[in-house]
Amino acid sequence: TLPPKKKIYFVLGGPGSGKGTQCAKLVTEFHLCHLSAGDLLRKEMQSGSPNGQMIDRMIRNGEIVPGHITIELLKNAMEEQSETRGFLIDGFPRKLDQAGAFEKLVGDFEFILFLDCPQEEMERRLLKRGESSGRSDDNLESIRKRFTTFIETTMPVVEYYRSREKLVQVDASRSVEEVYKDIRSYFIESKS
Ligand code: UP5
Ligand code: MG
Repeated sequence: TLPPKKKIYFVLGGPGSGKGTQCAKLVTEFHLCHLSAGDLLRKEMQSGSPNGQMIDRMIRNGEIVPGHITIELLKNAMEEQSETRGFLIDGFPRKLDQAGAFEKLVGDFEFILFLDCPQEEMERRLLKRGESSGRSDDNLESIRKRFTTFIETTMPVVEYYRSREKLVQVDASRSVEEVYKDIRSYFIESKS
């Protein structure tokens, strides 16, 4: 069972909007535990899991892996971190039903941080990273599929939580430091 009363924050944004980069900065300042759903899926794929081939194919195609798989990985990772004061969950939930299933499992959360960034900027960043990342989805074909999935399937999650006033939005097109300056203010507010 999950330890109670740890704060949970979600971080959403398109591919290359800077979720991982900003989470790393939040970890340093606020001592939260950063869990990237994409990283957990990539690790699961490399571990030789029976789901590995399916995860590999879906990531290359920019498709969303069935929620029960991702939720199980997140749940296990959270249970391993009994000491942390809270969790930053990066890149999840990507689909409305996943949001509901996860909320049922862990209860309430603080807010969703939404990194808003124009597609051209995200594409520039990802193509640059693709020169050295080795990520199977950092090529133009996969990147475009990831954008489509983001707009069609993940933006409804963003809009749903905006309507419930659980969304905090920042302009993520600026420099890493400028974006972080805005983000940290929300976490300072949330500490008290
Ligand atoms: N960079 C970052 N910030 C910058 C800034 N302000 N100015 C200039 N450059 C900036 O950053 C991307 C690149 O941009 C880096 O080179 C960085 O230096 C630079 P990063 O912080 O890595 O951005 P991030 O938003 O984390 O990009 P990422 O590629 O990780 O986003 P995705 O959402 O595409 O990837 P994720 O790993 O979350 O998911 C991958 C796939 O896994 C999904 O497509 C899906 O197939 C699957 N998945 C699921 O099925 N379910 C899930 O719940 C999660 C993932
Ligand atoms: Mg990332």
